[in-house]
Amino acid sequence: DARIAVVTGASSGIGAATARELTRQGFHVVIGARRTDRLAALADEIGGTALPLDVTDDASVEAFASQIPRADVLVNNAGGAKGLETVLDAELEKWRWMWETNVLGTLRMTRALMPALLASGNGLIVTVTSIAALEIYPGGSGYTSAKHAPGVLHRTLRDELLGQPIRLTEIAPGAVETEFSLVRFDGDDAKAAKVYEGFQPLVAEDVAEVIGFVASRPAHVNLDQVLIKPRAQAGPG
Ligand code: NJP
Repeated sequence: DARIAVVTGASSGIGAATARELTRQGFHVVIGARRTDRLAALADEIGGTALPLDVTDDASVEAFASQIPRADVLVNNAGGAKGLETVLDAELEKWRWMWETNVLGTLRMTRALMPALLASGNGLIVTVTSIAALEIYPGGSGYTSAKHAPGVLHRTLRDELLGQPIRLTEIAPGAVETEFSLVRFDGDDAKAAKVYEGFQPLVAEDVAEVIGFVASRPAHVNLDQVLIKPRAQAGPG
């Protein structure tokens, strides 16, 4: 039987590149996101399975998980940022979006897929957090807090599951040129382009290859955390 990998947020960027990379490694890849037209095209390309998924919606996550009895890898990748306002100016709606998607989305998916990962006998959970999980910056409180939290969830779970056949890896990317900044600034190209001024960002494949490396380690090896950033981007400090 083919090994099964599940990738959330696979309709663009890092998720789509990861689905391609894991397919190259011989996994059958199940991809989920809200934009099902894009998912269907990618599933055709890689010979995978596309399932609609909204990680902010309990029923959607349950319906998704109910179709996956066994999974060897779960990549919690769905996520993103909204806005760049100071704490005093922050809009609650943007915080809600970020916390529902990054924090509760990761919690929902991890719990819903746990029986399938345990059924594998050698399950791996990769959660894509961010360099923002390791730093703070003015205007970033909504996003940095919404990425610190899945990191905390992840590290806690690793200790709670000691003795179970599950490995957990946190991938913390720096700036990657995807649709991330367009989503953050609600489609404003000029603001999105500014994010990458002064250095060459990563491309989605750079991160996907690292996830592929993690997924190809032997069962006794746990890569706890990988920070991957553009050479010329400052560190988390
Ligand atoms: O961004 P993008 P990335 N339910 O916008 C999906 C982190 N990161 O690839 O639902 C299900 O191209 C969305 O799909 P759709 C970042 O925080 C990035 O860069 O169809 N899926 C799309 O496939 C995130 O965790 C950078 O709209 C949902 C995907 O998420 C991960 O990398 C830096 C969803 C987002 O793809 C991938 O982001 C960093 C929902 N409710 C961390 N909402 C960076 N790019 O610079 C969204 O440190 N998605």
